[in-house]
Amino acid sequence: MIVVAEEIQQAQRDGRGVVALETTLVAHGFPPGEGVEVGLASERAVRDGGSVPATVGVLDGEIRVGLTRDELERFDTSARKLGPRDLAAAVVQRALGATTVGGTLAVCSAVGIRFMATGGLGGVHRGWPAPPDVSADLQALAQTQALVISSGVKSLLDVPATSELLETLGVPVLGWRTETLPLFYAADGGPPVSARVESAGEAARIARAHWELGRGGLLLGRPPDESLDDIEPLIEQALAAAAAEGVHGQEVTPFVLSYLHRESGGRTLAANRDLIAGNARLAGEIAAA
Ligand code: PSU
Ligand code: MN
Repeated sequence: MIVVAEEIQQAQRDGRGVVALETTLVAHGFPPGEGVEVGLASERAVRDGGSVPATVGVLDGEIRVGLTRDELERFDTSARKLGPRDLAAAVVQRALGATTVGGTLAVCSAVGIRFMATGGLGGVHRGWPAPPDVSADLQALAQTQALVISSGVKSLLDVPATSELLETLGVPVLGWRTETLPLFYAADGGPPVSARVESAGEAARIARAHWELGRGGLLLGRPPDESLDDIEPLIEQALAAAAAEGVHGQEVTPFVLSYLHRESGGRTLAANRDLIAGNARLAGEIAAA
C-alpha cells in the first residue's frame, strides 16, 4: 500500500537524513499552481541541508513517499485533505489525497522517517469549546517518533491553547535560537518553549534522547527570517469572514490562508513561502546530523 521511491530507500539503507514533506500546503495552502513551486523549493532546501526529501501523498490507490515533479503537479485543489484517519479510505477509493502534517506523520511512522518540515503545525482553532476543532496534527505528533520543524503553530489558531495541549500530550516544544514559540508569520510574542536549542546537532541529540526514552514526537519552532508583525487584525477579519460564510472544519485553514494572501497584497504569501523553505533547509541539516 505504501510505495517508497528508490532514492529514499537507498538513503535509508545508507543512514542518510530523510525529511518528509506534506502535500496539503501544495494543494490547499497557496493559490492554484503556486503550491507546486513551494513544494519543489522545499525539496531543494532539504537537499541544500544535506538530506533527501520525501514528499508524501496518495495517488492511484497508493501512499507514495517521494514524488516526481509531474506527480506533484497533480496535487491541485481537487485533492482531498488527508489527516491520519483519511488515508485508508483514500487508498481504497483511489482518491487524489494531499496529506496534512498529521497524515504525513502517520506515513512517517509506518516507513521509519524521523523528520518532517512544514510551514505551521495545526492546533486548537480559536473559539474553543464551541465548536471544538483541534487539528489531528497534535495527536499524530504525540504518537509518532519524528521531529517536526515549523514556524510554530499557525497564528490563525489559538496558539496559547495549542501550546498547553502540546504540554499535556508530552510533546517537547523546542525553540530554534529563541525562547518563545514563533507565531508563524511573526517571530516574537508566542508562549515559552520547553527548551531552547542552538545548533542542528543539539536538536538531533535531543530528538534521539527523547526516542531512546520511548517517547513520541517533538516540535522545533524556527522563527521566520522576516517577521510580519501587523497581521493579527487581518487574521481576525479573515476568521470573521469564514464564520459569516459558514466555512468550517477542514476548510477553515485554506480559507483563512487564501484570504490573508489576498488581503495582505501577497505579503503573507511571500512570508509563508519563504518560511517553509527555511524550515525545510533546517530539517535537512538536522536529519543529516
Ligand atoms: N503550513 C502551511 N500551510 C498549510 C499547512 C501548514 O504553511 O496549509 C497545513 C498542514 O497540512 C497542516 C494543516 O497539517 O495546515 C492543518 O490544518 P487543520 O488545522 O485543518 O488540521
Ligand atoms: Mn479541524
